[in-house]
Amino acid sequence: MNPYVKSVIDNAKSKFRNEPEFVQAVEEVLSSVSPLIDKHPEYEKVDLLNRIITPERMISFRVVWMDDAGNYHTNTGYRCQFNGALGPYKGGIRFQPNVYPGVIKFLAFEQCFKNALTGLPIGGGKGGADFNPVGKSDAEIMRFCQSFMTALYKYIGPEVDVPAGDLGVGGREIGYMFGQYRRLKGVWENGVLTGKGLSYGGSLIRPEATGYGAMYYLNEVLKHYGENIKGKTIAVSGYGNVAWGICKKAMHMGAKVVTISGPEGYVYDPEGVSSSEEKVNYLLKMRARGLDRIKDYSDNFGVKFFPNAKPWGEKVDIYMPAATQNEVDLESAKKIVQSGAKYYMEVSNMPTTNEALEYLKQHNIIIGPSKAVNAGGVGVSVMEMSQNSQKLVWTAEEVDTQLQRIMKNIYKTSVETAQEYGLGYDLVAGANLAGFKKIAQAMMEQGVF
Ligand code: 2IT
Repeated sequence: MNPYVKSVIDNAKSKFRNEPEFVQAVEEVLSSVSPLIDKHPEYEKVDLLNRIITPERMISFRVVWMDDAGNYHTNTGYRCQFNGALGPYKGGIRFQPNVYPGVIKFLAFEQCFKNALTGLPIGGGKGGADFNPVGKSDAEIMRFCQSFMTALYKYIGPEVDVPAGDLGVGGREIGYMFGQYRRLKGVWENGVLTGKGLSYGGSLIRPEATGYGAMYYLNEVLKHYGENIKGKTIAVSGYGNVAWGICKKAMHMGAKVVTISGPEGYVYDPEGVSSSEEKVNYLLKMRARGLDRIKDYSDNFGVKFFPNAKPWGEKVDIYMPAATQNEVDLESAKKIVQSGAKYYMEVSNMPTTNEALEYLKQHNIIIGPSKAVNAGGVGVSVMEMSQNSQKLVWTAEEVDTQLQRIMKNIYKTSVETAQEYGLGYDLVAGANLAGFKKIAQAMMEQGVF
C-alpha cells in the first residue's frame, strides 16, 4: 500500500477509534485508491487525504419534542456537510436510536463518493437524530420533525445543502419538515428537500428509485457474465422502501425475491415476495404500521418465518442486503460463500464489514459496492431538484429513462476506472477510484482549504 495512504489510515484508526463505522469507511475507500495516490505524489504536499476525510462542517443540535401525554423528550440532531467541492451537499436524514456522530460521518463520507460517481453536480452530506420513530403516533412524528427542522433550517437551502430521507425518514417526515421550513423562511423553496410528495414538487419514481437502480445495476453485471436476470432468485434483507423497489422491479424483470427481513427475523416465500402486486404492496402496509415488524408477512401469506435470523445461507443466485450497515459479518460471508451464490450486490449503505468483504472477494463472489448499486436514489433526487428549479414535472418514463442511463454509466465508469489502474474487473475498487478521482480533481482546482 502507498505509504501516504497507510499513514493516513493509521492516523484515522487512532484518532477516530470511538467512531468505528467511520474508520471502516475511511479504510475501505482509501485502501482502494492507493494506486491512484501512487500516480499523484503532489496530493501529499497539499495533505489531500486528510482533507478528504475531514468534514467541512459538522453541525449538532438539540431537538426537544412533546409526546401525546404532554411529556417532553430531548434528542440530538446532526447534519454533516462533508464535502462540497462538486456541488451543494446532498444526502439523507436518518432517524434511529443508534445514530451518533460516527454513523452520520460514515454515511456522509460514503455519500461524497456515491454522489461523485453519479456524474451529477452534488457534494456529500448526511444528517439524522437519535430519535426512535417506532411506535410513535403521527402527531408525535410531526412534532419531532418540526422541532428538528426548526434547528436545521438555517444551515440548508436549494443551493446550500439538500437533505432527503433515509432509515426512519420517508415521504411523511419529509412533508412535515418541508412544511416547517416553508413556515420559518416564508419562501417557496421546495428544492431544499427531496423525496417530497407529488402534490408539492416530488418526483415520480423517487420512492422506487433506489431499488430500481439496484436492479438496473445488477442487470449490467449479469449481462457482463452472459446471464439473464429472468428466473434468477434473490435473497433480500430489509423490508423498507428500498426492498420494496427491488421487489417491484424484480416482478417486471421476471426475477424472484424469496426473502425479506426485519429486526426480529426473516421470512422465506418460495413463490416470491415479488410474485404479486398484493405481496409487494404489503411491504408498504407493514412499514406504514410503524411497528418495525416483519412476522406479519408470514402470518398474512402463510410462509415460513425464521426468528432472530438473517437470510444469509439460503440457496439463491443473488444476495442483496438492503437493511442497514454491517449486517453481513465474516460468519455471514462464510454462509454466503457456502450457499453457492455467485453475486452479492450491496444495497444498504456499507452492509458488509471489511473482513467479510475481503472474504467474499477471496472466494470469487462478484461484489457490487453500495455506493454504486444504491446511487439511483440520490440520482433521482437530483432529477427532483432539476424539476423544482425549472418548475417542470417530468413523466415517470422520462425519470426512469434517465435513471437507467445513470446506472449504466456508473457501472461503465467503475469497470473502466478499475481497468485504467490495472485491477481488472473490480467493481468495488472501480467505484471508489472513480468517485475519489472526481472529488480530488475538483478540490485541487479550488485551492487549499
Ligand atoms: O443513502 C442515500 O443515498 C440516501 N439516503 C438518499 C440521498 C438523497 O439525497 O436522495
